Amino acid sequence: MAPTIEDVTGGNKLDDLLLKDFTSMFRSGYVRAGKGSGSQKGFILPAYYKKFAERISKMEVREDDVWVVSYPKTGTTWSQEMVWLIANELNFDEAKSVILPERFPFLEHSPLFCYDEFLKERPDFPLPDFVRDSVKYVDEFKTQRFIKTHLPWPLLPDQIHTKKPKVIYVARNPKDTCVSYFHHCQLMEGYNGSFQDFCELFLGDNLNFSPFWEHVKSFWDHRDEKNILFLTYEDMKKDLASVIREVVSFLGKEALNPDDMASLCTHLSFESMKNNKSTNYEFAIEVNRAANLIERNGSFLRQGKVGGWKSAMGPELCDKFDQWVEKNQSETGINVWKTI
Ligand code: PPS
Repeated sequence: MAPTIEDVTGGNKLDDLLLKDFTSMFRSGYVRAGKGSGSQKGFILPAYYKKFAERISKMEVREDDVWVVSYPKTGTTWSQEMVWLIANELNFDEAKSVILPERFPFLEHSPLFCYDEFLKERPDFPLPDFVRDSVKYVDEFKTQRFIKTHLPWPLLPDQIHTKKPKVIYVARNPKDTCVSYFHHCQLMEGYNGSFQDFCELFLGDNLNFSPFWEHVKSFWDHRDEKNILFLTYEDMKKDLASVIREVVSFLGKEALNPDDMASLCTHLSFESMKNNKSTNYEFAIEVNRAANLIERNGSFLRQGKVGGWKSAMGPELCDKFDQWVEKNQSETGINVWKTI
């Protein structure tokens, strides 16, 4: 079923803020997309998603696909690298020589960034295929597919529900997620506003892939199904080896011996992934810089901490978040972040 899509036209504070501070040559505007009824307003996505929505809904899903799904900035890249290595017999050589988005593509990379205008000016610009048309890239993938997406459950391809491939969802506490998302949007997506306004947009469910709680809940409600595994960033930080064991078992792989476990944990450490060109998205920062989408310096792997929000949020903002978290945790029953 194709989603219902409505343009974000402005006329209220948050929509106006989004359109003012977060549009560029690469993003002309936003939509709300959903398949629900009743109170659901739909999820925010770039307007360019309209061009891909039907193809995504109707795309072929394969039973042996492995999907890593998340709200942005919740540990997706970390989980992808872990999943890919476990599924590929710890092939560290290939993991280091083929960049992650090439072997584990991001389904809606193209819907997020419209390069049409830019390519008119720079037709020879070497945009990789997984950026040029990410849906086609995924569709035509020759070997077993590992697919990253930030789409919420209702917007996943229809066949997810019949083919039931393995789906790993990763969630992170909303305060760290919001701070990480702010830096990401400045660095990679051309956000021009303040941190304060970004938090307003996050709390007001008015950023790409928001509402945050509806996103998490859409997978939380399915967490007991056989083909779904629900992970948290905080558990990965607390005891990565335990999470690795969980993923090994979920993917039906042999248990890792202690040496392999140690090598994998080292490879997946923050420092190692930050220094690894295959996982640190330096190439994407370079592409965006060359395309004049960003002017700032920074790293994709920024802090990698639980509780890093404490140095970014003052007491008033923190109170606002706490009230929002408390209300939504009790309404959704998502109880994974008792203290953050
Ligand atoms: S994205 O763009 O949505 O796919 O981003 P995502 O990968 O979900 O999230 C990026 C944040 O995850 C942190 N990260 C890690 N933390 C700990 N260890 C490892 N190995 C690791 N790899 C990525 C990354 O630093 C981002 O968080 P912040 O808080 O911004 O540092």
